[in-house]
Amino acid sequence: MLRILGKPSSINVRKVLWLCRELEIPFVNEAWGDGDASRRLDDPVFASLNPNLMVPVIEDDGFVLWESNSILRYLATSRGHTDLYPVSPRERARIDQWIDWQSSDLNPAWKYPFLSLVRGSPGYDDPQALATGVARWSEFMRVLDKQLETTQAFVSGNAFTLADIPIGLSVHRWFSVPIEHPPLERVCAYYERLSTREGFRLYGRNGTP
Ligand SMILES: N[C@@H](CCC(=O)N[C@@H](CS)C(=O)NCC(=O)O)C(=O)O
Repeated sequence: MLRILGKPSSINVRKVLWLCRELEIPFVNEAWGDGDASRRLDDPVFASLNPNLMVPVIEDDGFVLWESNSILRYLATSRGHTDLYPVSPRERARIDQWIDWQSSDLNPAWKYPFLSLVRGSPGYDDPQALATGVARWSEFMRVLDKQLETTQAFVSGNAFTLADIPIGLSVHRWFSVPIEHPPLERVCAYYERLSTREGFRLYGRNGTP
């Protein structure tokens, strides 16, 4: 049975949980990092699996892997789901482009607003830095809106793919944070389109920002 190690409140763990629902992969989820003293990320057992002390980690029949997006690619590929992650170099590259954009550009853009307004983290209380972060985040969401205007459906084209998992969770986070949301019609429609999927309702749009 596939083991998914990581608290289910983590956006990166939720990527993996959602994909498993899409692919109907049976799994057990061990909530490492959820505050329980017996599942601390600096526990030597966990540290031996991921030296970065971060979740998610999977263990699939003895094979251990960390980095959420690598896990998504591995699970889709190892289970033969070329519908979600096609083998054609150009289709695959387009999906990878949006997955990588999410982790390298979009994700860092929301860091300050999220830690400030949702987590209330110490040191994230500078109004100017907050305003800059919110503006940057909105700029990236406009980029996404433009792409969705082109596809009229999902992020990499007219079918749901692996890229919609990190992007969909990011859209949910955007709507969950108490900031001014510029009216992005296609992003709103995309959010509703994803909400018809059980995996997104269970692990994405489930009340957790
Ligand atoms: N690049 C990593 C980032 C993982 C990450 O940042 N995980 C967070 C939770 S979302 C974490 O484990 N933080 C440490 C903690 O919660 O103590 C990935 O995509 O898997």
